[in-house]
Amino acid sequence: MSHHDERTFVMAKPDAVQRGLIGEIIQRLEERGLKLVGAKFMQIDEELAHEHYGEHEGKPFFEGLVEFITSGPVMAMVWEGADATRQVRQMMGETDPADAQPGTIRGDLGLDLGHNVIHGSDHEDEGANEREIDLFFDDEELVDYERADAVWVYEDE
Ligand code: IDP
Repeated sequence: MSHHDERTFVMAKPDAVQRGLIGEIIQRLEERGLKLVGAKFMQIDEELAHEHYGEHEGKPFFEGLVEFITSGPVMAMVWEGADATRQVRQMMGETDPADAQPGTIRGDLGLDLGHNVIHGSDHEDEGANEREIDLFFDDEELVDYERADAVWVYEDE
């Protein structure tokens, strides 16, 4: 894989779906030049919620988090591009939308820590992107293709 091919897991959370923000989130990532390589509109069950958020098990907010993430459909996605995991995290902003800078997805679209619109793999957690992609997607659900504008997004493409 070239260095433009890092993949990261992104999810429009139930609040984003209910508020009609799927398109807004996809648009921001698309316009940045990131490439959508997988997408699944789905309902997360208890088991998947516990696996996905396993690191938070035992914390006071864990049960509420599981309840929220299973409360309605989500849009699970895989996005690809140079430094994709860290770049998406920067676009998301701080975990608490109250601390997220304007211009970020959470800073523009959210107000509450428990309803913070979007999930993206943690770039500081080595391999989190691949683990989360594997948890939500089978290999054959991810698509290999070139975006027509890649030569304009990347100088060395
Ligand atoms: P992240 O989503 O920015 O990676 P994490 O620390 O991994 O942040 O937390 C996962 C999710 O758990 C957050 O996105 C948020 O929805 C929820 N969460 C984290 N901390 C709290 C809290 O203190 N109270 C309520 N919900 C929280």
